[in-house]
Amino acid sequence: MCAKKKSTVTYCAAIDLGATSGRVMLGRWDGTGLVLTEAHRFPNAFRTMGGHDFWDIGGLWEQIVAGLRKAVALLPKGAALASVGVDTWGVDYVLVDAAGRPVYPTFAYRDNRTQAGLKALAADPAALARIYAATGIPNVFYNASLQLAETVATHPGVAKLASRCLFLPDYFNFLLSGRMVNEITIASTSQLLDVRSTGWSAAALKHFKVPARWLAAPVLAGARLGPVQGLDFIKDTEVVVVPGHDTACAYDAMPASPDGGDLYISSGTWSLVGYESESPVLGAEALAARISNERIGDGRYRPLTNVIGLWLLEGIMKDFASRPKTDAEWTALITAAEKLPAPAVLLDVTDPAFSNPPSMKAAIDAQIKKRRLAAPKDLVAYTRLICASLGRGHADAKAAFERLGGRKFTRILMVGGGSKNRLLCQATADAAGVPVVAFALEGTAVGNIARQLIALRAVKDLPTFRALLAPTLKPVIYQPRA
Ligand code: LFR
Repeated sequence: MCAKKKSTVTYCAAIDLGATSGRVMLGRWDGTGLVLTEAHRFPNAFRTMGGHDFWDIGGLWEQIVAGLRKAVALLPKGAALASVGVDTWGVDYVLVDAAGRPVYPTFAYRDNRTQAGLKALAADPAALARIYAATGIPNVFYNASLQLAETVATHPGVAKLASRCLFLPDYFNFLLSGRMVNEITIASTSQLLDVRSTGWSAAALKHFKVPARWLAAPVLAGARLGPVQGLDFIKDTEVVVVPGHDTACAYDAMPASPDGGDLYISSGTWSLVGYESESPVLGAEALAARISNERIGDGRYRPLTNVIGLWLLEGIMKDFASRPKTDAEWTALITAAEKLPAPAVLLDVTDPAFSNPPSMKAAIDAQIKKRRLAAPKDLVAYTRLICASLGRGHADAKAAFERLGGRKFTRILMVGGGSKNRLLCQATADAAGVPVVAFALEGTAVGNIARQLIALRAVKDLPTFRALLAPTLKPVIYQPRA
């Protein structure tokens, strides 16, 4: 079942799926430090068919299996894989029948089918306030609540056909173990979980007309689902329920100071700016600041704001043939952008036009034109503008948390792809007025493995893991400039 008692080395595999890339990482833990090896990495993208966007679930499963095979091949002779855990991006799901067969396609969260529901809820302030008070999640186009409501409204027969709603990590846990559970962190991204308990919100289920029987009482991270089934190259490897939401895993990996003075940014396609708390942040002002009260694997809270993130930068690259293709070209682009003067006026990064535009450059130019600003002249200038605007977005989120959550943050800890972007880190420090501590850390995979080690009792708890992790890291610190 788990790591042999005599051995002091534990091996775990993290299946870590992001919206633009996925990976299977092998973790080796010797009781004092974690060594991560990338067994497999692959691009991920939604496919557009008939004007709608869908995930290729079968393709993802194929990559997971290929990755696990490679992870097992990396083990030293005689060593066994103690466990495996899955985390993915939030909100998307598979509707299955009682035997686990998918009965409806899995749309990608950027699909535009939720726009009508989004606008209807936004236009009904009383309902919006009620849903926010019930779930702690603001009205965002990708919410599973809006997606499920649209499905049930357009295909009422699905209510009968499907017997369970498994969010993506839940579905892959099912493929691995044969057991269907709903995990709490991923459940908390749906806008259907009760913000005051660890159960589902009857008010939200009723409002969105989601059948309550589709959802089982959520399990906390650390639950064990039994051995991997059906993969002939794996034996006696336990499927551990880790925080299914990648952002929850990234937050778990933060080498945070126990004094609560650290604000976290997991910087990837999205910038997830937030912190850990015993209580949610609710009320009209929190709703206006788009604070999402998502959950930690143990059921506590992660109030966070979702800032658009590197999606803007990734998007603009597609519009320039001169875009960087290698690490060296990326460094050259960032270095050139750093030399430009700070932009006088910044983009409003909350503009919904940036969520899934056919051309990001056209979407940015449209905002610039509407506000009668000067358009950047080349890719270097767009890069400068985007990073500075994201830095401002991060700082605004910090200010909202300090005002509404009653906290004072003295540092910002940054993990994920953006932590390597000097321009973004510096812009964040400058706008927020506190140092940014950037860790070159695959936060999502590290948190995933940390939770497996805790479930296997190879590590006592999360504070212990963080205390052991911190001294092994070499952060880059960006001091705020006037
Ligand atoms: C990041 C993330 C965010 C979530 C967004 C959509 O990968 O999980 O936390 O808001 O994707 O699911």
